[in-house]
Amino acid sequence: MSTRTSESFIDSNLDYDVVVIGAGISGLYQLYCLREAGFRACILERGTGVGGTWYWNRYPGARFDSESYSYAYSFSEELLEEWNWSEHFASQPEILRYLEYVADKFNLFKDIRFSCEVTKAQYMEEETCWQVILADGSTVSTRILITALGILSEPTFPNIEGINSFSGESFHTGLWPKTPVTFEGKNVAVIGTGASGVQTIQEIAAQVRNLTVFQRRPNWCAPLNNSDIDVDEMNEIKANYKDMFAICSESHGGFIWTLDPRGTFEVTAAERVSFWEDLYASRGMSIWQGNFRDVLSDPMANKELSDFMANKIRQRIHDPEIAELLIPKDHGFGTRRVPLETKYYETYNRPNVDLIDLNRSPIRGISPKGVITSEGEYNVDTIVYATGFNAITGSFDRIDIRGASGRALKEEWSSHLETFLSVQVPNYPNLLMINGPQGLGGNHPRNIEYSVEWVTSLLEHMKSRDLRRVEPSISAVQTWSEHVRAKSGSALANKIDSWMTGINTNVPGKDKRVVGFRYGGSVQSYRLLCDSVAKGGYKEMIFS
Ligand code: NA7
Repeated sequence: MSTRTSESFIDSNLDYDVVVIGAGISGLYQLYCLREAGFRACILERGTGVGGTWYWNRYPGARFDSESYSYAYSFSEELLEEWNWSEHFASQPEILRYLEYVADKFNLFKDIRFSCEVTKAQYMEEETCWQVILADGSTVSTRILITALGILSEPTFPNIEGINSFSGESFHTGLWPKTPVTFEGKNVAVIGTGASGVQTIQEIAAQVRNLTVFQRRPNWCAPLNNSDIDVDEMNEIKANYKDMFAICSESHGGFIWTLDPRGTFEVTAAERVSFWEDLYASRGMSIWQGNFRDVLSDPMANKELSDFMANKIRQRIHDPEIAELLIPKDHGFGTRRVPLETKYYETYNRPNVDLIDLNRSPIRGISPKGVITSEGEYNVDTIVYATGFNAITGSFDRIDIRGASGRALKEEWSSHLETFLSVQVPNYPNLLMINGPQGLGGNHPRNIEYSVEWVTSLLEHMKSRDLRRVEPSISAVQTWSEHVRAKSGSALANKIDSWMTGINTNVPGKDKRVVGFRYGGSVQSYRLLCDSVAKGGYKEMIFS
């Protein structure tokens, strides 16, 4: 690489103007936008195909928990017109086919380098660029580095003694092999009952000889109520796309469900129950995202709804003791991610399914034969780890990212997690993040499209003015971070341990809740802030 200082944003001595890490939903759209804006760009992707989350999470039962058409791209009318979803909540193979179709349609494959793991990224002050180092030792230079890593892409295994001694097959849901896994006639253990565990447990229970589920904390699950989409319905969905995306941009979390303006106790008990019965019979996240306005913030309202949901579980499970084990007692409905299910609870009525309560009998270790708890050894052929991810910061920690001061980002964030708009970090010039820490939760594809477009506009602003370096001002970072922390107050979810509050008991240093790990404000308030920064000429950012 040249050591000269270039005069303009575009420098042919650099390999690229922009390098994007990750070929998931964010990375693909980012590459598309960069190319449309005339940048020389590429994606570095560690997998052998596109899809990100939907490439890695190919476990049985993996599917969207949001309506397929609301959780896909919206940027191309042609694409919206062409693609037909077969189910209201598409399964992983269909989602992967869709993302491959998108990459093919927009000719993105030619600028994606697969099997390309980024191990290090070093900012070079003199050249005002990033040097990206790959696992094979080769390097790539770029003016701008964009991370499109995904918020749940660093799977974590439990810290259990003997985990490597198991002689059977074992799989993590987030690292599922491409080759088919057979469950027929096998004794299988599943550890973990989050969204992934719930999806896979209900799917494989009918295939296995015996299924033993090891549950530490139950989650509140709600019915998915999935169904096929026929041609007429798909045409109707297509005709309605504009209105549906308008609803997404007006709802708090970007979903098609908006909160009911009524308070839980502003209606009679009979009206309340009737409303909840309707939501229980509705699709997807309606009972979570489309409920009374106060159920996720007022403890009394939340308790009332939790009692309703607990009774639903009791009604669906034959054995009252098992039912009680599946009812969360340490958090209210909707305060952790609600897994969506299809006959998940009925799975525990099957004679070939056992539920082990790890609070009563904790796991002591993994042996060559299976799982050992304080009450005995469970011999199995296969162990499925549905034990989650080192969320959001975990995928950054995997890469040794060094900014202007030479300090590792991982070290920086271990004591001080602050960003500007979740897009930039001070002292890490020209590093831009899609879905970084302090970012929005909710409907990710909707958030991703917005952020990608915002980042692309910022880069166009720089290119047109020949600005080579950007980083946020310290005061802008402080103002944003204070705003994020202030917004963390009202939601009950922020008072509960989960990956959404930065907890992962399997990762050293991730045992305390991080206030403002994610942005708790609405989609609209986030966009208003970002829009005002752009309209104001990015005064919060320092350019040179
Ligand atoms: P989650 O939601 O983080 O769930 C992980 C599950 O694994 C959860 O039930 C954990 O119990 C359990 N777990 C983790 N470590 C252990 C150990 N050491 N022993 C026993 N059980 C353990 O991950 P998912 O993959 O299901 O879902 C992630 C997101 O993907 C989800 O929110 C959706 O947005 C899509 P715990 O609750 O910590 O007691």
